Formats: sequence, structure tokens, C-alpha cells
Amino acid sequence: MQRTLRIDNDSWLECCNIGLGLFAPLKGFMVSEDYRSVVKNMRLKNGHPWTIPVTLDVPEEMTGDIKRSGKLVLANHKGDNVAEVLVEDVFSVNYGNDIKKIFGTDDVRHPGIVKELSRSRFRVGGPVKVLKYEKDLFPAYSLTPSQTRGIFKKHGWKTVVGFQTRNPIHAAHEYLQRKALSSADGLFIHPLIGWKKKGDFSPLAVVSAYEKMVADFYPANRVAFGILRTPMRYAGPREAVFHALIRKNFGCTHFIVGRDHAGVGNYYGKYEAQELCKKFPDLGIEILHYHGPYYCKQCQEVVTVEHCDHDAEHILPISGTEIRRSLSEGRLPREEFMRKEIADVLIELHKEDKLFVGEDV
Ligand code: ADX
Repeated sequence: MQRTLRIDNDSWLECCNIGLGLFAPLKGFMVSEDYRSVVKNMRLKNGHPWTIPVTLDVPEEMTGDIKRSGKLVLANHKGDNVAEVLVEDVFSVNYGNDIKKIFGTDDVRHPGIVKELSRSRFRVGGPVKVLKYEKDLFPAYSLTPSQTRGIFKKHGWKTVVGFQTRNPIHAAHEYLQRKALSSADGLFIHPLIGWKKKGDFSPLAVVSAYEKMVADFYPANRVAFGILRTPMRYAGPREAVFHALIRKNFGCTHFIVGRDHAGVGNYYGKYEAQELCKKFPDLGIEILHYHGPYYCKQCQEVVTVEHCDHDAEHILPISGTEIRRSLSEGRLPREEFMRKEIADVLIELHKEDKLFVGEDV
């Protein structure tokens, strides 16, 4: 007898990501052997690099039935059947041990840990078959790996740099992107607009800012833009590796990891994510590690230590926190930090209470 489980949108999106090959070589939710190997060794059981668990949580009271039935049907919030899992394993995770390994901390205030602890400890592993794909949000930018590979091929790009972000573009992002463009054929800007913590920029803010940037400032034949719909984990170094593996599946040859990639608060060292990436010679995608950049009042531009050795008093670190604070008060951030044209788009969204997660978006 088959069982049906109502899942939230995050889990549906993960089914879609599996079905479309974003998480290749995964063909389904992790079974316990892969889960434990990922937590402990940052590799799947077969040795393939993998740093973040991809699992489906199920209520404890259903585990017995699910084990017996062999197949689990997943329904979305409307009750439509959207996917099936061929059940190979039902297991429970050990938060006492695993959280610290995955997130590098067990602080229960860490937003990724808060989210993880809100899920059931019981997980179902096995291959996933998608019956219905989610297409609601920004369909024009919901590119699949086979679509991006087609776009890169059509442009004739042999080298493509992937850029992960969860924010509207600021001056440090632009510096990194232009630097990448100077060494590769194409740039794939790929913001994550899945679940994020309250107070982060809304999906609409990120997409609107990039629409402006790509249309008005970047060369059309060098830049592609798409969205990634998976939750942020805020797991810093491990998530940087995960982000790189996903972009490899989209056809990127290179991936940018800058300062405190996928970090939050002060949990991770500035360049810890870069250090972890270097431990995986077999990632299959080349990591571009950039230090800095910052604004130098003497140089009067965004630079890195490679080009500038002015004293600390001239240096303005480009601060996402300060940008967010200005915008949340309806003020333009300093132009050294963010283009006015981009800030104007964001100020308009602020007026409509659509700038941040947790507002009316
Ligand atoms: S996140 O996914 O890494 O959380 P975010 O938008 O903060 O997204 O950063 C996108 C990319 O730019 C990451 O690789 C990050 O390391 C890099 N980055 C962001 N801000 C800076 C900065 N001020 N200096 C250097 N790199 C930065």
C-alpha cells in the first residue's frame, strides 16, 4: 500500500533540483550510508565530493508505514501529487553529532541550525521521480542545467565562471564579476532565491537589482542570468563546495569563492571557505579564490591588495550590513558601495515593503 506525504515548498523544490540534475550524481534523497559519509568525510559513499546532506524529513509516526510500503508519494500544499520516492532507507539523524560537523558550530542561534532543528529527525532515502515541476517564481529565469549548457554552447563559451549570491549586486560583487569576465568567455550570475532567513534581501530585490545590472551595465553576449531555488544553509565552507558542485552541473568551468562565502555572523573565518575548497582537487570545477576587494579613498576605486598598499585609514571595507542598514532606513547607500541605479531600484521596493524576507513579497 502506497503512502502519501504532504511536503512543503522547500522539499518540492529539492525534488525538482534532483530531477533536473542540479545535484548530480544524486538521483534521489540520500540514504543513511551516503548521509553519514557526507557528514563525516564530505564525500558520498562512492567517494564523490559532497559536503551538504540532501534529505527528506518525514514525521516519526509515518516511518513504519513508509518502510513497509516501498514507495512514498509526495503531495504539494494544494494536494497535487508532485513526486515519488522509491524508498530504499528510513533512518534518523543524530543531531548531537552531525550539526557541529555540518555547520562548524552547534550554536542554536545559527539560522541554518534553527531551520535544521525544525525538521523531523527521521529521513527517507531513495531515488526520486518528479511528477510535476514547480515553475511559479520568475519562470523566465528558472533555467535548468541543460538549458544553461545550451546557452553557453550557443554563445561559444568554452570557459564560464559561475557566481553565487544571495544579495543584490554591490561594488565588491561587481569587481569580482568583472575580474572573472576578464579571464573567461562568459559569466553565469546565479543568485540563490530559495529559503533565506528573515531580514535577508527578498527574491524580488535580488532579481530586480540584477535585471537592471545585466540590462544596463553588462555586455549582453558575455553574461547569462538564472536563479537557483534551494535553501540557504548558511554553512559557510561546506556550502561553498556544495555551491560549486551545483554550478558544475549547470556547465560552469569555474566558480567564484570570495570572502566569507555563504557565511553568517562571525561563525566562519573570512577565507575559510576558500581553504576548504582547496582540499578537493577532484571537484571538477576550478575555484577562483579572490581576496578583498575594498574601496580605497586614495585610489578612488574598488581595489585589492594586489594593486594598492595605501594605509588602513584610506580603506573602506564594502559592507553588506551597512548597505542593508541604509536601504532599510530608505537611504541610498554610499555610491562607493553600490551603484545609484541599483540602489534606486531597491529604494522603490523598500517603499512597497518588498525589500526584505519577512515583508510582504
Ligand atoms: S553568499 O551566497 O556567499 O552568502 P553573498 O552575496 O554574500 O552570497 O556573496 C557572493 C559572493 O561574493 C561570495 O563568493 C562571497 O564570498 C563574495 N563576496 C561578497 N562580499 C564580498 C566582499 N566584500 N569582498 C569579497 N568577496 C565578497
